[in-house]
Amino acid sequence: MAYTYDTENIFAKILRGEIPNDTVLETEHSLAFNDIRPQAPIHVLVIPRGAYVNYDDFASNASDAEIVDYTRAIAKVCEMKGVEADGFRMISNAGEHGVQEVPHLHVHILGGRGLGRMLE
Ligand code: DGP
Repeated sequence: MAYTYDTENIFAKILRGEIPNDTVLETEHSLAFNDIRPQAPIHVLVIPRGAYVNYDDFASNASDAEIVDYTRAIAKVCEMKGVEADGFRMISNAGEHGVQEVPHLHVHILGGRGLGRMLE
């Protein structure tokens, strides 16, 4: 599927340095920062620096180097936050049904408390 990227979305502004963020990790192709409305004691957003709307756009169109960097950045954040031992949740909302508020790919990493069952 072809995607149109809105260069004025809030994460594009964060990437351009127009809006401040509470950075957790910076890599060549990725940025991780704390969510402004945390839903758990640990709530980090990991985004690629490239202009991708969602995971499908990223997986279809990003370079191998970007994909490797992003995948490892997510793992690195989990390691830095120490969520691996007790567990955590990764979520990436897409589109209207997924209730995606910001149209730039982001993975939420949530942890630091029991998160409850999502799916029955
Ligand atoms: P969603 O697109 O529904 O997966 O969620 C977007 C998330 O982005 C939501 O948890 C709140 C967060 N968010 C929105 N605006 C900002 C912002 O300006 N800074 C930060 N750090 N997070 C934001």
